[in-house]
Amino acid sequence: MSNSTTPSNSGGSTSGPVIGFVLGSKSDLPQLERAETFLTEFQVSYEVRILSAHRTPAEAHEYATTARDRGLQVICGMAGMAAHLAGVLAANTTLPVLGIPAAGGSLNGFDALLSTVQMPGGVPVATFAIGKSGALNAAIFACQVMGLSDPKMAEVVAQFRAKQTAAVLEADREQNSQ
Ligand code: RP5
Repeated sequence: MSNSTTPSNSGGSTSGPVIGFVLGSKSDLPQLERAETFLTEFQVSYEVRILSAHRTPAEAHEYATTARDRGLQVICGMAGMAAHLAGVLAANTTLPVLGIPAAGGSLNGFDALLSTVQMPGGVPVATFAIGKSGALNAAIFACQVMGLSDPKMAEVVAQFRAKQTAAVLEADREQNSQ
């Protein structure tokens, strides 16, 4: 499944997606919503794939090993329960891999958090908060990483921050004008 946006201000050297989201299951998709809203609004090109470390191990391997040559710059792996996905992706690429523990299961994401964050030394996975907030922060962080070498990506983050600040101050004004 490809959900690439129009990369009019993409930081990538190609016209394809620069961020790749890999979800362990279709059931994880709703947790990507805030990240997709952010990326779409700021026209950052991305793709979304459903690939599992244990249900489709060959395809997950293929995805990670070919990611750099396909123009991806950051991979975000989201999975729940015994979440191996981000670690498996990281093991098969030297691109930065951001891990997003999916909420759900009997432990509501705490299992996925520990599974994702507790990578043994040598193969890092930068791990974010459980669920929607983690997915949004991973998307923003991916832009920050790309912003180190691409001023347009740095500008995306600056604009998002300014808009977010304005929204909070507007809420404060509304709250205190009643
Ligand atoms: C993980 O198992 C997925 O990432 C999902 O969070 C969880 C449950 O998957 P489903 O049984 O809903 O497909 O691999």
